[in-house]
Amino acid sequence: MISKILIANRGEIALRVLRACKELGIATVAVHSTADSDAMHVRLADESVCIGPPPSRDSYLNIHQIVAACEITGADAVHPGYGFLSENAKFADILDAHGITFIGPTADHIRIMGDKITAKQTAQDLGIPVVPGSAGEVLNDEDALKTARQIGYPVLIKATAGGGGRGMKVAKTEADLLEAFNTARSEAANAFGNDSVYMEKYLEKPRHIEIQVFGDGAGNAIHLGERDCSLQRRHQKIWEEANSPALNVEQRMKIGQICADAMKKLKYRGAGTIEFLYENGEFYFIEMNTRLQVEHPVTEAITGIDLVHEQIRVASGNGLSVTQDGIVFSGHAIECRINAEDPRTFVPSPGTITHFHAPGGLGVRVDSGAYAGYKIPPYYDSLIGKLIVHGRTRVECMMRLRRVLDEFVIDGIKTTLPLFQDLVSNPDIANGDYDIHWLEHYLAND
Ligand code: MV4
Repeated sequence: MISKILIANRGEIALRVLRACKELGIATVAVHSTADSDAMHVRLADESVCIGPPPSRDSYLNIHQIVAACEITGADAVHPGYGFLSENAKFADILDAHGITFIGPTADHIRIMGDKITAKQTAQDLGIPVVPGSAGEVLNDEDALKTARQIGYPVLIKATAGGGGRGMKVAKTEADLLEAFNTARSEAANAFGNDSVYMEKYLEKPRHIEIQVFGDGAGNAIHLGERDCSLQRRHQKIWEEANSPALNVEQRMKIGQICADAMKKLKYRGAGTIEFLYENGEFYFIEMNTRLQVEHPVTEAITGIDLVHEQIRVASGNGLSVTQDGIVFSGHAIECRINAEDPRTFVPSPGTITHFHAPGGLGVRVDSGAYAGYKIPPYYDSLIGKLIVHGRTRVECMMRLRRVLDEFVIDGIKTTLPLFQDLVSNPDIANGDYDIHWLEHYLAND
């Protein structure tokens, strides 16, 4: 049994986890930096502990401070949220050694998926379709040339320790290859302290579609359908939706079943996301995230399942509350990420929110720790809230979103709200006709 959860995060996700704990009757501990004393999650938690100065590495990433906060408060479990320590295998190991439950997968599963070559090999062995590419690391120029000829151009060089788009280089033809290969290697060495790279066929116009999975750690696992996260800029997602406008029910259930079966074989525990590129009707695995994701509420909206409740249940050893047959996909949901940023340049815009009015009504959810008078600190991610809208159909969801965006007021800082007002009226978006490059082209041509 878990009786007290320390939430090792901040912002909207700390609040999200706190709400789930309250609903389950579990006591909560907030941790915060000196910059976050006024944060909503600190106010609403049963207890709070200041764990250090503003820089993340001294506070939200400071493992020793977080373990000490658990010991001081008697927290018997930690929810890491997303980002920060959520995919840090060492953190999971240290909590384990202290007899504190990490609400997430095993440290071994985090490690496997953190190394992108091992992750891809594991996915392939588990029967998941992967992008054609090198068998593991590409070691030298000769190996690179030979592998690229086998795959066929264009090819993409990726860092083994990368992920989320960092450290990738495209080679359109053999003339570009060695420069791309060696640049990728030296950038990987600089960024990750590891120059290992691998190679894949470069898919030119894919969508980014990810499958939500959940395991109980004992060989039972389910999928909760997909999210289409193609609308992104510089690897930051902006708008996510479920279902994907590109899939029909047969495709959804087929790829979902492949993922659930793979998670059963792996004895995966907790929430996970299997990321695919989707092009010409085919899925190609790229990475797996071993955490709850920012965009999880769109899945909650169409399934009615509280994913944080399930995480806590599984971590408590109680197993999942639903079986695959019990999951009913209903309607359509869209999430808009509200960032404290200029809506065109995406330059961060920290400062004080002077007026804040969240929209409401049927099918509307706002996850945010922001309020009138709240001062957004400049030290962290600029996500200040998420707007999630649900409707019976995609058309209804879009109509509702247009109404809801008109109602939302955040004054005193710049936010990405005006961008969504443009997108919700755009014909390509209305038609669901977009790929991973759409948003960057749209922003460039305007
Ligand atoms: C790719 C790709 C095209 N072909 N792999 C970027 C993030 C990282 N998770 C993988 N990424 C990509 N891998 C092959 N073989 C294009 C991307 C990519 C991308 C993927 C998902 C969402 C947005 C993206 C934006 C640019 C590139």
